[in-house]
Amino acid sequence: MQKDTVIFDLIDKELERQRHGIELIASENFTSLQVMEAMGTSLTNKYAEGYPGKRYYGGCEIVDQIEQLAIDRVKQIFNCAYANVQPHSGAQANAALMMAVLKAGDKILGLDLSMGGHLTHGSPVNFSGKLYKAFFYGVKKDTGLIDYEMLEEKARTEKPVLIICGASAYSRDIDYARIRKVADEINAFVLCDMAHPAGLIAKGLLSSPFEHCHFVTSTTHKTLRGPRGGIILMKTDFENPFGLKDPKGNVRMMSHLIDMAVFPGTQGGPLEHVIAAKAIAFGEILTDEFTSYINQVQLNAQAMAKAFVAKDYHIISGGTDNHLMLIDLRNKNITGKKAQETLDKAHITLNKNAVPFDDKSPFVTSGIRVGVPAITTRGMKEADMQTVVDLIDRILTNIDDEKNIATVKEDVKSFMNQFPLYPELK
Ligand code: DSN
Repeated sequence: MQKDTVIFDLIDKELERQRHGIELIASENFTSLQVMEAMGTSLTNKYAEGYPGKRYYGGCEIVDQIEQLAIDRVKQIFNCAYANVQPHSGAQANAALMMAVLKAGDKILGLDLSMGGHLTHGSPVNFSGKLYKAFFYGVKKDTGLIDYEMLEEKARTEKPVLIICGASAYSRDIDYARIRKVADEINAFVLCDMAHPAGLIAKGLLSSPFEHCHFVTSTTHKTLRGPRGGIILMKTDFENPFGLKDPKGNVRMMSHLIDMAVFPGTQGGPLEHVIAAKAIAFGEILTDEFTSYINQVQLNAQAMAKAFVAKDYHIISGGTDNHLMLIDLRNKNITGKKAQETLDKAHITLNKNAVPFDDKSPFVTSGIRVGVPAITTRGMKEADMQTVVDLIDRILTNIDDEKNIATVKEDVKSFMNQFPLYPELK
């Protein structure tokens, strides 16, 4: 077969784009080379429907070992009893978990997307809002912090089967114990989708959801710095509350229902090449090197928030505990859309984001979300955060000045030359 130079040229261009730019999308990161290498291997050829030791296909003796290592390592990271490493993404992990716990039409309660939540936590355009009856809590207008009173009130009034916590654009820690308390009152389950801060939770830099939430889902490609994918975890397995028994009359455990909901419930063959990459990333997370990395993520986020505040940018909740911040640009008279598009021209990449109580549409928005996991992987430290904020500010204070944008773009490029990305790839 002839080499597909069209596609490979485009792949080279994408690598160059990543090398030259300042990557501030809070959900992105740069994996190690070995994580990327694992995804381009012969494992992509293998069908392995089922689970290690219980597959529907022959020839699974090698992938069984790989998948079992991924399971064992992620269980070790989070000190938990159960892990499913097959979800193709965070959305798939949430879909499977909900399928295991809910019936169509059951009530769920999640953080409103427009307040920092996620599509899969009940948005009407997503399966979670179409299959289940979704209710929402928000954040407080004055503080930008989760409105726990509203959560409790909605929980008591609506009595959802599942309360979902976790967020995509929330910079503070979460009070999981308080959420569990009201869940126990109404006999609800609690799911924490820790996709964003998972890396910080792994190393104890934020409260752990595992003590208080029945289920925890995550992606593996954000602060965990692994391949694109999802996982489902439980601190402790427990008897399923639906009375389901196996043919011998034994009660099936919750882990069984979740496994069944992933495959065959919502997915077919697992992506064993990605699972191998997950196993490698989990091995990396268990090292001290990752501990230093994720500590630096938190320090960088705090340094960046301080630098923004000093330039009169309005950070929702006033700062950050984790790896990201949400900035309301209304005092600067710029929309999120305009900021994103203009910064993009200077190779500074981030996303427009609704701010709580936004008066603009999700396509325009009043804010931007800024995250530091990727630039921290590039090797940046606290002092570099000031440089990044200065570059952003130079664009946002001269938003229509094309000459200025071109100058900043050159400065971004020479700044990023100090932080090589994948030098082995040439
Ligand atoms: N998790 C979202 C993000 O935070 O970018 C994408 O679904």
